[in-house]
Amino acid sequence: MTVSDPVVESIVATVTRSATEIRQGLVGRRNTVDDEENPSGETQFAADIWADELLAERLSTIDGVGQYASEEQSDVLECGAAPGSSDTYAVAVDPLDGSSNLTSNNAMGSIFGIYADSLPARGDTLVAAGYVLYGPITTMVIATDETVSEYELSGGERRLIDQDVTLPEDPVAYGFGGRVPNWTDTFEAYAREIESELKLRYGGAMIGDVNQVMTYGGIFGYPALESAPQGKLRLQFEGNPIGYIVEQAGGASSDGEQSLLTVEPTDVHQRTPVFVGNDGLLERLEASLEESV
Ligand code: AFP
Repeated sequence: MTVSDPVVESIVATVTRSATEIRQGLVGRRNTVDDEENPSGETQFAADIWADELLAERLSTIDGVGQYASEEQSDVLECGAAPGSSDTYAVAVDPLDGSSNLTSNNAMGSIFGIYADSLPARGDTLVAAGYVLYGPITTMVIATDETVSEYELSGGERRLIDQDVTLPEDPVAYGFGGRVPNWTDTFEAYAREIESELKLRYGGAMIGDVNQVMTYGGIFGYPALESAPQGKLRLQFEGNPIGYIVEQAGGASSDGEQSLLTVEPTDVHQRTPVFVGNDGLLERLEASLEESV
């Protein structure tokens, strides 16, 4: 099933083709790169840099892509007409989400958002977003304004397995990042409620954990921490794309107060608390955090 917008389809097809190579290219690139950090000050693996170079080269040369930005690069790459003009988009990418899982050989992902505005952009200017999950099988989930669909990837091609992905109504799984001693008291109280109701599924790579929520229903979050009031995850590369996907699948997103898609951006690498999942669980979260104000 192709995406109706030809530029978006070209981006999706390029990510599909590249995902097969990224997965194969992880072998031999599990080492950290000495003295290299990403713009968020995090250690980079050789695979981070390689996946980013692969995607930057291919996505920035697509007609209709005006900007490319990545978690691994400080600056936005200007590569065409200004996004927002007709059929010109900005693509924001987390080339290898959860790359620290390379060390333990656990699931990782690639995330991309396609914005109809110049970066940094609000999440509600997204026209499409997707993620690739490097699990036992390589799968991809794509959301557009029309639908959310899931594919199996192999040999550079994608095979449709579900053309109307919706969040299950009855939540089953939860996963919260950070460490309990670093959680705020109000979030900890909420987390204690959730852990008495749902099953813990937390693997250290957002995409693996979000895919559990997309499959079984529940909530994934990386909250504001005492030591990091804006949390860990990046709005442009993680929060907005995943928030858009989950909202398009019938769920909800939040930074603790509002939909992630309405958060005003100030910087390409700004961090934000991130919560996605069933709307009832997020309504309870926002109510709990509001009590603390
Ligand atoms: P890495 O890319 O450094 O592995 O971080 C992954 C991530 O950005 C996101 O994918 C996870 O949800 C979160 O960080 C895990 O963070 P913790 O290691 O603090 O649990």
